[in-house]
Amino acid sequence: MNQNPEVSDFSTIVAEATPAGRGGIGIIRLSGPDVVVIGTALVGELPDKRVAVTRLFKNADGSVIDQGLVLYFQGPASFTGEDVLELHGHGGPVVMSILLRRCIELGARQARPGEFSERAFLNNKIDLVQAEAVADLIDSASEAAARSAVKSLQGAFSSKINELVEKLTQLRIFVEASIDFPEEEEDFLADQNVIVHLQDLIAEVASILSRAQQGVILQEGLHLVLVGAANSGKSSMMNFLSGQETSIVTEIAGTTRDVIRENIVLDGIPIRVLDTAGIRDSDDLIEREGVRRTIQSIETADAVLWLIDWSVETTQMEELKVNPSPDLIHRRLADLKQNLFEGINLEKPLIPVLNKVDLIESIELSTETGESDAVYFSTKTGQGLPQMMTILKEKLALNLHPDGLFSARRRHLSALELGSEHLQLALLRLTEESAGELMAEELKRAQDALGEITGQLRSDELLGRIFSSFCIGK
Ligand SMILES: Nc1nc2c(ncn2[C@@H]2O[C@H](COP(=O)(O)OP(=O)(O)OP(=O)(O)O)[C@@H](O)[C@H]2O)c(=O)[nH]1
Ligand SMILES: [Mg+2]
Repeated sequence: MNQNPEVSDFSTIVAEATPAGRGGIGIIRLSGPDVVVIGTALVGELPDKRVAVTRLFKNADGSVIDQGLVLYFQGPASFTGEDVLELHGHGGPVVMSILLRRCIELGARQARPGEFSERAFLNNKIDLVQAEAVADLIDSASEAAARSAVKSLQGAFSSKINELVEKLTQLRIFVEASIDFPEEEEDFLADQNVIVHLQDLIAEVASILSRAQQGVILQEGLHLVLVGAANSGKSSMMNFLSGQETSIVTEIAGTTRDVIRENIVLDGIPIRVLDTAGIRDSDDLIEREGVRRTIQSIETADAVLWLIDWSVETTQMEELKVNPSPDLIHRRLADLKQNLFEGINLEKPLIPVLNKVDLIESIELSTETGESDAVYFSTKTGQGLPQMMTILKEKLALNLHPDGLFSARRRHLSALELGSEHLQLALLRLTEESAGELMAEELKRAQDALGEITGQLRSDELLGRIFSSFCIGK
């Protein structure tokens, strides 16, 4: 099953399960075949399983290290599926380290990061998605992220994938059986049902993918970058959104040079906002580097807010002030965009923010620009925030309804995308080429890709990558 000697080493492991530092309680957790022997040497006869009992934790010479609760879980009814022992002592770093050392003296080995979860996975207590959800739950930066991680932990995401793989398996069985009997192959190739099934599967993958994408955003935060010409109000927007003086704001064009980052939560969406240097040609070496970094941050962003000083635009172009038509705004923006972003790859959701409208007098700026994705805004008054959020959610197809959510990772997205590609190829082989065997091959590849998500199909390298990012004791 597992060729990696490190992974297949099922000796007894030990780690501190509570965070390092001082606390009321500190927990040492042991898992593996020698738990009973080690535990007995440490605390005397073990209590009945799942019954918490106070015991003295003793050194080899009988001296007392600490006293606390002992909790024994007999495998397989434990988190890891092995015998597990928890020692709840007093949470001081010295006490904990003496206790840990004593366990190691008695034959346990210090656990690697994520090794408890890894054993739970290898013993089929949880699948990969659930193991990752454990880590995501612990790392959650917002309530919504925590809620979605719990959903994944409880199997919301895994069951979707399992259903999908099950349907795919059924289809494969049918396809493989048909191509084994040439006289049936022709019927099968013309069978509309197969096509419909395949189309359903493709649609289902797309729907799971879109939910998983949102799960990733919840977990990692949406990367939103503020860009625009110098002095357009990017830093003011940053400060408005973060509710504090994060960036320096002055009326001097070219104030911001570095990329400034801040984590915020808006409408329940965790967002990582980046304020950047205004885009313009400059002889100043520092500013040029700033602009280079701006362009770089556009590349890694999920969405771009493009700030425009609309008070300047309306001064220069009188028609933009009085009842401007959506078409006029659209044309003006197209010109500005071409000038500002020349040579910059902008294949991202981009929202034009027509800023500083509080300065524009004697006009009837309705709240709507009419131009579908541009929004009137003022960082001074906050006008336009609801519209901006609506457009942002629309553009990213964000629908962060807590019931529909589960946490996910970029790894899952790639696997779903790959699965979808192979399903589409399968459909193509069938409909365009009537090539049954080639179609079957694509279906197998799709299943392999999807199987990687929950770990049905796994490689040691993949496991190593996932679990090594966990912290010790998890
Ligand atoms: N009246 C008004 N002034 C604004 C608004 N937003 C920004 N300003 C002013 O515009 C000037 C420039 O704002 P910044 O936020 O520094 O602009 P920036 O885009 O970060 O500029 P650089 O960092 O130089 O590229 C400051 O004097 C701000 O007070 C707004 O909505 N209304
Ligand atoms: Mg700035």
